Amino acid sequence: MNSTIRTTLCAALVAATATVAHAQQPFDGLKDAYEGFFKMGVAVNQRNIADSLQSALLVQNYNSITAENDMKPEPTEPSEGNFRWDAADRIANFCRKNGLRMRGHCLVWHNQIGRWMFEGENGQATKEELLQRMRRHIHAIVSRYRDVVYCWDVVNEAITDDPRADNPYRPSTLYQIAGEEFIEKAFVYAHEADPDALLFYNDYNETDPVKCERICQMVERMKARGIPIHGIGMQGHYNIHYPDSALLEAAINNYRRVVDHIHVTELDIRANREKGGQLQFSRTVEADVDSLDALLTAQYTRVFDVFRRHADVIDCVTFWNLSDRDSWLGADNYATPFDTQYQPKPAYYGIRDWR
Ligand code: 9MR
Repeated sequence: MNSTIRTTLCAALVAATATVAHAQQPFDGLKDAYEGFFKMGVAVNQRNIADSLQSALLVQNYNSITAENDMKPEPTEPSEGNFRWDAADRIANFCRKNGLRMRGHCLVWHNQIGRWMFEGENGQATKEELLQRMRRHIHAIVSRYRDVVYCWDVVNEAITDDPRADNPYRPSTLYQIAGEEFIEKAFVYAHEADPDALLFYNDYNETDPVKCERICQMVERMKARGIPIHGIGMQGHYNIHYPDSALLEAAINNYRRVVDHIHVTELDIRANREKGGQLQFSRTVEADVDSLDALLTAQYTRVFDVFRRHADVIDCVTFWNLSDRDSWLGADNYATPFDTQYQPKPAYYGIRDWR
């Protein structure tokens, strides 16, 4: 072999090896990239678990699954004692079959709860009626999924968003009927039904300093009264500009003073300027996909940097929806790591390849 041919062959070999090395993924999926830090989770709908491409993505990337809607109060008990388990069972069985654990979501919430819970013989239900119905509902669902659900969002969004309100609680029908007792009792009932499950209070706008303080005070009061509450769920409905790392870190530092477990329960990063869990939409401010990709990747990277610094108290980070096609925010908000065709976006690699 003459030296020119040998040099050409060597160069080709080096190039081929480099290509292979580059093409090799450093990790199989998000869950592997975060092993030793926290579980990686995602909220799923019925399509996600029925479709083979989508379920492969689930198994490859995640080790904690939340039912986006199918374990909520109204879908599972649309009228008193009339339980509908089909949809929830399909998700639970998918998880059982694939060795995945579930975050239960959610036992008591002012949304997606049957009106019947609040109705009494002469108008509104009494506190005793409401609490008894809550107890039956909570016992039924928690015991049914005990083998696969390792934690529950017991009460969702019970704190007001109004920073000027004298009363820290949301003036929901639950609160009007039972006061703060509905919150405490929900945790007591869940603990009766599964003493092993970790029990969470879950809310949005949770980096807002006023709301954060109110959540911490409520949880401290509950703990002082012996209520079995183990963790705080930070929903994590963020946008490409908000929150910044300092605000996020300040909230985590406050929560970690009152609980041993923090879960990021509903992470998505929207391309508009809205914050919180409310259905409000402004127009996307950065129109072209390249600049959106850069901003989205930067914000996902920033929040995961903060989460990793608190991995001793953060046990699980769950994305709210598998792809932009599934997102409750609509595909235009570009909020998840996978595009509408279930292809990873640059944000996916930004999150995964952090090492
Ligand atoms: O993603 C859920 C959407 O499909 C439902 O229509 C909506 C009903 O209010 O609830 C969405 O999920 C919410 C979650 O259960 C609690 N935090 C806010 C989430 C986004 O609204």
